[in-house]
Amino acid sequence: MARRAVMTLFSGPADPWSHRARLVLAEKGITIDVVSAEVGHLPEDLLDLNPYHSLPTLVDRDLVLYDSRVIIDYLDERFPHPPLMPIDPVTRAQFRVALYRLERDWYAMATDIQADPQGKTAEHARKLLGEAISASAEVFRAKPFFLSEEFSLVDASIAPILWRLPFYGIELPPQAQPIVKYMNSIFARPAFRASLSAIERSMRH
Ligand SMILES: N[C@@H](CCC(=O)N[C@@H](CS)C(=O)NCC(=O)O)C(=O)O
Repeated sequence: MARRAVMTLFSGPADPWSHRARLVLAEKGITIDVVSAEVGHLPEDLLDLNPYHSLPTLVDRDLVLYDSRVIIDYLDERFPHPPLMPIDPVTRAQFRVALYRLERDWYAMATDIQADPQGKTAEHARKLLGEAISASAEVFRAKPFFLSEEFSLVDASIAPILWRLPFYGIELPPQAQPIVKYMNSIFARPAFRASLSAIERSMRH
């Protein structure tokens, strides 16, 4: 790959995995080159460097990172302020389990919906995702952020999915009120606004 002077994030403008990487950058106030790309049309040199041909991909000089989780962990370590993971080992482990579950469940369902919105798989995923989010409503009642007084990598991972709910055709039931309150406060953050691509801005009015 041609040497790039600054760090570059290759990002899918509608992709929730890419969105969480952009949101972490914005929360930390890091300005890097964000290059919108599309799976199937990735820059030729990137295809050689990322064997999975996936987005997001982060290039920092000779370092090439893929998988959004690897990317956000790296960003949190490389730019420690503000820290986006708790310090205490038990809480850290709980947050890692939360990230794991979000990836396996919410992100997997979101990926199924976006892959073929009209298909049978999407229909099923839409129902499951709506139920899974509603079932977690009480978790959002106690604290301003996910089990925390501070914004974390877990919030950076939850927000891209919640932002897409109208776009996915998912409506939350009245008992999900704590989530609606949580969403409104996260979406009002300047960093959240800054993280949005043009396509994402059009997903909600
Ligand atoms: N686990 C990956 C999943 C990312 C993902 O599925 N990205 C989509 C972008 S819409 C993609 O690159 N799909 C093509 C592929 O994985 O071959 C991550 O966290 O980065």
